[in-house]
Amino acid sequence: MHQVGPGRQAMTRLMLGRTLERICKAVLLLCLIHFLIMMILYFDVYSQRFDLFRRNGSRTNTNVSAGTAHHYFLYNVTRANATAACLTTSPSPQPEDQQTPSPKPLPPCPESPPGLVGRLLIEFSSLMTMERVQKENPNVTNGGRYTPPDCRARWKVAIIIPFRHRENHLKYWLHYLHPILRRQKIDYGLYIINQLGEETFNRAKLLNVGYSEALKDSEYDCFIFSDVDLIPMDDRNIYHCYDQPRHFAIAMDKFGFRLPYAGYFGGVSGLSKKQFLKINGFPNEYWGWGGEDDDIYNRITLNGMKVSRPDVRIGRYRMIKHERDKHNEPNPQRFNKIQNTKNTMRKDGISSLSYRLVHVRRFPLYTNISVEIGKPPPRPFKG
Ligand code: UD2
Ligand code: MN
Repeated sequence: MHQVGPGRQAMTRLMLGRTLERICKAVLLLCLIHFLIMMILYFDVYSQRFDLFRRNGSRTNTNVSAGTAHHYFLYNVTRANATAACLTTSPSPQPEDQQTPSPKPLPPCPESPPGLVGRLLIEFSSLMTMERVQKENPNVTNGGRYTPPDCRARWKVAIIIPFRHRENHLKYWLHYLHPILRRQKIDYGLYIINQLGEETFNRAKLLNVGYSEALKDSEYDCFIFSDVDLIPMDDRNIYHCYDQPRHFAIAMDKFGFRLPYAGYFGGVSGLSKKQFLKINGFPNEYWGWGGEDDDIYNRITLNGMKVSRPDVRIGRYRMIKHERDKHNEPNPQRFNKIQNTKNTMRKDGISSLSYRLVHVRRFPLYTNISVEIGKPPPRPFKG
């Protein structure tokens, strides 16, 4: 054994210290490089994930508009409109509305448009304002016109609503129907035919007025006549014309979702221009409530046509609950009159229509046509 001097010991410690210091520096450098690589990788992955979320988001929306979101619409209260909201905010349908006209002719609209959602939950308890409904429907053009931007509709449809003092019902109608009609790819214009004055109401005559006035606007070849208080509960009940006159409102809540009788034609119906002219339009002489719908049904069958109807599961409707209006009392002559359609229909109809047009006003979501249609003839004196 031999002894090591103190000078040598100090030297060895110094060298050891330097080596350790170098190792530490290298480790630190490695850590720094590692940290930098981690940061680069982290930001890269994060941006990819963010992109992925965005893509997933748009895919979900497309699905909604592709009609795979039934439950969503069934179980959410305001959802007929959410439908509209979803559809209008989803990236796919919105830009198509703004597309510049393409040089290629548009394809025909599909028989069953892919954006339909089926059953809808309809309720009338939420507060409805015209401002809200207008905001929901930016694609409807002045006077209540809409044309599908991406396909050619087979029919040009005038929707006609007989009207007096039902402003609140009209807001719900606009709120629910415009988005439905848009999903159905209907090329349409909406006409509210307002009876001025306080004489007895005459629904069928107002419908005749609607037919004539709408034709002054455009070459409509299909006419849908709807009460202002009726909302379809299924958007597969498509608002255009068919080979035979159509009765849409076949299963209403107020009748326990059943047809009240086989010849019932009230609520919502649709006739092509040809079918309408074949029956000489509707009767002008039914003043007050009831009977005019049965007369129209008689006209259809007497002229060799049949009524076509949707499936009972699809033709469901909700009617906004209401009292009988003033000046629309049940017409006591209705039972006699409907026995006589065969004799009256050629004289009384679109061929004999007369009224005074007072004004036509275009609103963002509909055209209001206000008319004076006269009053019932004096009742024959019973001596
Ligand atoms: C039923 C029929 C309706 C018609 C009527 C008899 C249903 C759902 N509908 O309706 O198609 O055959 O009987 O005439 O069964 N209106 C006004 N202001 C008035 C009165 C009537 O705007 O003061 C309009 C409005 O569009 C209304 C429609 O006329 O929805 C029918 O009148 P109603 O709702 O009072 O009659 P209702 O529900 O018994
Ligand atoms: Mn009603």
